[in-house]
Amino acid sequence: MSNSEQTLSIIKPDAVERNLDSEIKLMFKNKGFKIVQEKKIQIEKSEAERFYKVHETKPFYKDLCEYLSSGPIVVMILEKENAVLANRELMGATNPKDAIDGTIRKKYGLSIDKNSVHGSDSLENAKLEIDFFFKD
Ligand code: IDP
Ligand code: MG
Repeated sequence: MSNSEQTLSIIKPDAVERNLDSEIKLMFKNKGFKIVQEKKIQIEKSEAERFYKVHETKPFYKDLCEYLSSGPIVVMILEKENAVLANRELMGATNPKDAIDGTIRKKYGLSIDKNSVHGSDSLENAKLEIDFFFKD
């Protein structure tokens, strides 16, 4: 039985700035993800605040929103069997120091804040995040 899902991925400013978007997209494709839609954009701080609203009470919220809006990002809809979990696995731990070999954050992440990629953490949030960037 097929359990094809879509999830939202963002290549964050630290990775776009280092021209890593092609390499990161290749890592997704090599794991069997289809990139259904993608666009390179820069968002306003107010949009980043809306996107990361779940983290509003965290001490790092302000820096996080400033960071996500600090430069171009690549947002993508990824599709695959169990895409949400598969993407979280391929991304690796939030802190690149804890990420295991073969993950994007292990390979490219610079620090807990500049960790190169975002991925939806549940199917419900994936739908909301896909709408956030791709519903017109
Ligand atoms: P995730 O990106 O692995 O889902 P979340 O806990 O949802 O991690 O946090 C969202 C983003 O906030 C992280 O990717 C990271 O960039 C940043 N972040 C999380 N925890 C910290 C922290 O303790 N200090 C600074 N930034 C953090
Ligand atoms: Mg998260």
